[in-house]
Amino acid sequence: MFNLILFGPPGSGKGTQSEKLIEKFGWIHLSTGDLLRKEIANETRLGLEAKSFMDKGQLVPDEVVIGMIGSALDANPAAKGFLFDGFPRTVAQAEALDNLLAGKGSEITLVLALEVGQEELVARLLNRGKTSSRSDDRDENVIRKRLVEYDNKTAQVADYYARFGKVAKIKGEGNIEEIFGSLVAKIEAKQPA
Ligand code: B4P
Repeated sequence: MFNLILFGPPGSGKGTQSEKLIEKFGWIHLSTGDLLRKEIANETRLGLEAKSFMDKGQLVPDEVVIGMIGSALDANPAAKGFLFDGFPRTVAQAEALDNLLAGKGSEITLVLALEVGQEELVARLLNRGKTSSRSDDRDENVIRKRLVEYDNKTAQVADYYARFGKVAKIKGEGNIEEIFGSLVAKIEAKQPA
């Protein structure tokens, strides 16, 4: 099983590149952001709780997203691989994911970390906010708060996986197809023959 984490700050292109990678490799796409937005759209209790954090640019509590990922893994026993998009976002989430995968006799294969400058991230998210229904992309203060959350709580996740030699950095600025090509090259170098 190939288990890829697509890592990077908000707006670095995780969602954009995930769609293309899923189409090419046929893995199951697990985006905690998408799963949370589905809960919000369905007005579930979990969704209402999550929205109060997301609208402030804060991370949703670990136990909520870990529970969602655990259920999603169980729901796809025949998957040939998973692409984790926007998860894990804290070291506690990374440890929980490692435990969940170990329980299935598997592990994270590779972490690809997209690198994009701060002002480019803000510009991309504000731009998406003009056309999408995402309320967290419309307010520059909320966007900047998400970037602070990333620096304080999420950046360490790359250090956690670097200890196991699993992280490759990818330049996330420029042409979407070229960035996709760089991601594919790293994945193909790791694919079992
Ligand atoms: P997410 O849904 O994960 O969203 P995001 O990190 O803000 O960015 P996304 O990945 O969707 O954007 P992309 O870079 O693809 O999280 C939303 C919120 O949910 C979080 O703030 C948090 O509250 C909560 N949450 C989610 N997961 C959680 C977890 N595990 N734990 C706790 N809380 C969690 O794209 C951005 C824009 O850039 C797009 O408009 C795209 O078109 C554009 N773009 C992409 N590539 C480009 C390029 N090369 N050049 C120019 N533009 C580009």
